[in-house]
Amino acid sequence: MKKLALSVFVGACIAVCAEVVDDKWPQFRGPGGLGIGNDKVTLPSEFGPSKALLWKTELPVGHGSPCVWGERIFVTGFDPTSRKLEVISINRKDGTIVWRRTVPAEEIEKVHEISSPATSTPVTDGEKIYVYIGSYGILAYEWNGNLAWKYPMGASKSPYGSGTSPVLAGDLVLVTRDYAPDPYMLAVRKKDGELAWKVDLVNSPQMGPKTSHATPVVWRDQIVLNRPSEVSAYAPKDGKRLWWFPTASAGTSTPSAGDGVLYVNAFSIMADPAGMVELKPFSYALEKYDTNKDGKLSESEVPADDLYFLKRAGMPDNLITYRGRTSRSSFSSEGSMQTRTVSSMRPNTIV
Ligand SMILES: [Ca+2]
Repeated sequence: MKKLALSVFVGACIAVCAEVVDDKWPQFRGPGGLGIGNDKVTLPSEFGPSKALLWKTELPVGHGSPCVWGERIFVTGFDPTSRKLEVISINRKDGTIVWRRTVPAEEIEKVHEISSPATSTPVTDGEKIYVYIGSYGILAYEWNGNLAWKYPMGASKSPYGSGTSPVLAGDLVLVTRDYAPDPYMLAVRKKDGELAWKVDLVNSPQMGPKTSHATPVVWRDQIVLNRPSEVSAYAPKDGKRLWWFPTASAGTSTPSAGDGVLYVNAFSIMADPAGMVELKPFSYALEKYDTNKDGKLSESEVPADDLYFLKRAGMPDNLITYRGRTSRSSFSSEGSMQTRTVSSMRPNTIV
């Protein structure tokens, strides 16, 4: 079923993206890692195995997102039977596989039963495709599938398996291995895979696994990490820690940014209940804002600066919302904590 689910998703992506041929979704959460889609693309409100499907291609299981550049798609995959990890390039027009390469992993990392050894999303600059595999390390491929270079790191020992994806910062590829007892981040050069720098990350004082699965975000020439017990920023040139802010969270989600403010989703079972934000179901938003009563919310129906969307699997409404005017924690580029009302996420924004 997982295999089918991924195949259908890729086909749906084609249906969505085909309108803008040159559109790019080059890394985890898209351009800049911000999770903001191209609002010139008309998204289908319904799609599935028999609806809005342009093609379907069978792929090995993978939890990573597709990386899209022009007429190419890149994904990672894992076959649990053969234990083979692959990087696969797909033709965006018709779904044919252009090339597939086996990752030379000698050991498959241990992962949680709901996870996969292929959780990482490739990143590309349009010249090479850079892939991080928790069971191996970093690999770079030329557009034609030739291996450009590799940076073996050994299999990750993260207690639940890897969750992070590589990101680019200038001429560097960044990867974190943020788990106890020796969390670290490293940068290798895009052109040849040579190590540029490697820095130890501060060990978390928290109880528990002390593990982050978040992907770094490069924001205002700073590398921002949502880490176990802190949000912190680092200099791309040498990995020096620039600022940090303590949190009571495990640091599992990737930060986002907009309007000069960085947003970090965090949780803590030890948090002050008085600071909890009430989450209302999607049906609440529909009742209040669905003026044409079509059961959907269009951009024009959503009030500016007044509505937030949060997708949470397993919740009754799946998509739940809460209203604005609620103070939220966010951070400036210098790390000082601000309290302000966050901007709305528009319906055509991928959150
Ligand atoms: Ca409506």
